[in-house]
Amino acid sequence: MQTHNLGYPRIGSQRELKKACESYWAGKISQNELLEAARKIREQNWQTQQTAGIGWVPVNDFSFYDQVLDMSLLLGAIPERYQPLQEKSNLDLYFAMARGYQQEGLDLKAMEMTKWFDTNYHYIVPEFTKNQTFRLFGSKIFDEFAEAQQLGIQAKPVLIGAVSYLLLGKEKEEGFHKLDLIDKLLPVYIQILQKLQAQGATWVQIDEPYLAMDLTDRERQVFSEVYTEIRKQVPDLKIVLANYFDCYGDNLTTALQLPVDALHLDLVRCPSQLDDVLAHAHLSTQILSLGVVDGRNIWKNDFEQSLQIIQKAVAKIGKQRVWLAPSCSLLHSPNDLDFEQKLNPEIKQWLAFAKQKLSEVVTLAQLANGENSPALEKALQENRQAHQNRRSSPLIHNPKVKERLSAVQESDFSRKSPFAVRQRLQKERFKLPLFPTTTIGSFPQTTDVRQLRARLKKGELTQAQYEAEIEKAIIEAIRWQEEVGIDVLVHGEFERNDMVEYFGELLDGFAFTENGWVQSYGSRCVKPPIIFGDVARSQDLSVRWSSFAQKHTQKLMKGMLTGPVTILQWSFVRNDQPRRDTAFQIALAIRDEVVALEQAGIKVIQIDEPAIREGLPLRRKDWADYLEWAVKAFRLSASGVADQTQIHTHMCYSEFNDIIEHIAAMDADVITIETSRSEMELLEAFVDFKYPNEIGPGVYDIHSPRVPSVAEIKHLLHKAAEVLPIENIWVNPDCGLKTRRWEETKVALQNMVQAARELREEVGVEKV
Ligand code: 39S
Ligand code: ZN
Repeated sequence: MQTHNLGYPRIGSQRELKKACESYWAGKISQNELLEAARKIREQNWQTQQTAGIGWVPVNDFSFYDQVLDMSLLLGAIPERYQPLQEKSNLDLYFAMARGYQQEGLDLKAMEMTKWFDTNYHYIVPEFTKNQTFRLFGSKIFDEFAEAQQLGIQAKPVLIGAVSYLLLGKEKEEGFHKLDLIDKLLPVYIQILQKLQAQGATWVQIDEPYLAMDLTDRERQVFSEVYTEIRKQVPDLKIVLANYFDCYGDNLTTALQLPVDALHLDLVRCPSQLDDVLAHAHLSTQILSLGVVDGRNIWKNDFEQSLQIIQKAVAKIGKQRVWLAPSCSLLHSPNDLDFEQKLNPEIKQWLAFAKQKLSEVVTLAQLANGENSPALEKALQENRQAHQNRRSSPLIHNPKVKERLSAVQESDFSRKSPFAVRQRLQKERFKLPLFPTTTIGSFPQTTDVRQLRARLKKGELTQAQYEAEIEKAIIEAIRWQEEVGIDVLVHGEFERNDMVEYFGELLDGFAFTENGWVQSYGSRCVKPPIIFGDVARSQDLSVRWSSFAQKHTQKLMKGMLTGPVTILQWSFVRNDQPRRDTAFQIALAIRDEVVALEQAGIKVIQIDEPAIREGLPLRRKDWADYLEWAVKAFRLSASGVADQTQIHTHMCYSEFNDIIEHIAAMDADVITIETSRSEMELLEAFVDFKYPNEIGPGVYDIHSPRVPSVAEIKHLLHKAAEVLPIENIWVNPDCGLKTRRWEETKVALQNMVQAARELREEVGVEKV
């Protein structure tokens, strides 16, 4: 039985790639130094996998920024606007596409970024035009394959398949469908595969994650045609087709009939598909790659359970036709559990990070091959014990939490009065002007602020010294907001490392890591906390900082919390109870914090839910169930307060058209959303639906350092005022400002406040 891996984390075990890229962008190191840092990471990753005993090791899973952008470069799909950068190195062109380019009199916008399926990873969206052409342009995949060969690695180049690549992209003009481009794209793919074969590749891995999505008949047809043509043109190169994150479902027949040599199954997300596949296995001679080790979560594999699955497949099709693998690329796992020195050892024994997952795959293959050794016997025994321990550990189960959850009543999911009543009470209480201004919550997380936390950790600062510095930063931010004239202030979140990790560190039932970094986009990483047990709030989460801030201003200070769905979505979650139950436990903890903030005199409280959209299941048939509990979880967290207390929520990636009624059902008094990049187009959903509550459509894009002018902001506000009742409109940036610098933040917010003032004058009334 063979083993292989689908992809390995590429940021380096100590985030070497992040540091090297950021140094290169800052002009502190040369391109050669960056290339060398990258080469070292690849070499180390390959050796780690080879040493672990993985059969086919992925190559070209490395990326300087994003694997979809790598494909765009490889295929020569470079948008017109980057033409002036022709003379630059490919790497500089690539970074310009990823991050924009503002130098030498040029102002080139970055390509759009969006979520990779239902993960917290972001990819760069390919841009297509009607006359789009493709050509073999980049050489990364060939260079890295050669590099791996030289090191004696049994290398398997990885690339995103032609159909998924097109479906991941976006038409930038009218008059064509992206799939129409397949005829122009396919010849380049064939060229790439032929070239890899000529270089000596035996196996390639082609990722077609869209096979886990709802497809039309036409799309399925294109899949068949593409792989038939590839087989015809490249007959001898062996292809493992990879799909992950959900079932093949109604695409299974198509997949089984594709002329590829191996088909990968995500048996973690979709264990039930094995039976379906085996029932049809006589139709094909494909090897089945069983993705039994969870690539998306950090729990140790249950060997006994996996062996049962593997043996079922072997009994039906024989060992020769079975491969073992993680369920998906390990990109979504932290690097190496061995670096965690502070984790509770009892919890640590339940976990496996990327490096440990490799060993799991290999051990499972050995066990399934019937190999016998004291070491294997011991591994099996240890695995069994860890699972027994986890099932019965008192760390996990908190009877009080379970009791409270089962006592939740229907009325706990609703505010006392309907929105219309609340709105009147709140308007009377707050006396805000029309077009009230606010920000989304975070202010620049400068190196200085991060250094404070780093020094606290190293013991160079005491807790008291640290807190005094944070207080200073908060007071400065308050004074500045007052001067500029913002109406509803925020404290700036300087005390938070991350909007999810921060809460994870304070809630019961969560563990956090020292080095469990996972790439989020480009060089930016997150350290998702681990939810291992029943969640409870046994200490203050934010009251200390919010009430400190409120004491230092006469203006309204907004309390800032992360919502239950987002905390769930951006953490590693329990796999021993339904996500819904965990979401409700978090919701109750947040509810207590919301009530505590109210009691401490905070009158406006924002509960962020940026991840509610990305939590949507990949298949539409599963949406209703998810939305039902996700909306309820939010409502449970928000409904403990009086009518006069104003609840805000914030969402990014606001593609709301298809779920707008559920967004409305969250019943937040105010929602702030991302709309600036699409010139308020995203508001359409809110207008068509007649969204009843107040809305702050983001009036400028915070993802770029560009400062918007007063005129630009007014233009967007006019657009919003055309379609929304003016007494419902708030004025705010489209997301938190933590990744920005103070220089641009200050000017941008001054312009924003000025725009709101001018609009008030135009309307001619100061108060509603
Ligand atoms: N998911 C989560 N969890 N959180 C989010 O905010 C988002 N937003 C979207 C969607 N998904 C999310 C993605 N956007 C960063 C920014 C935006 C993101 C995602 C991540 C980001 O800036 N990450 C930071 C980074 O990659 C890490 C943030 C962090 O945890 O640099 N910082 C720690 C802190 O502030 C410090 C980490 C650190 O590197 O305490 N410290 C240095 C060290 O230990 C020392 C400080 C220094 O010199 O900078 O070496
Ligand atoms: Zn946002």
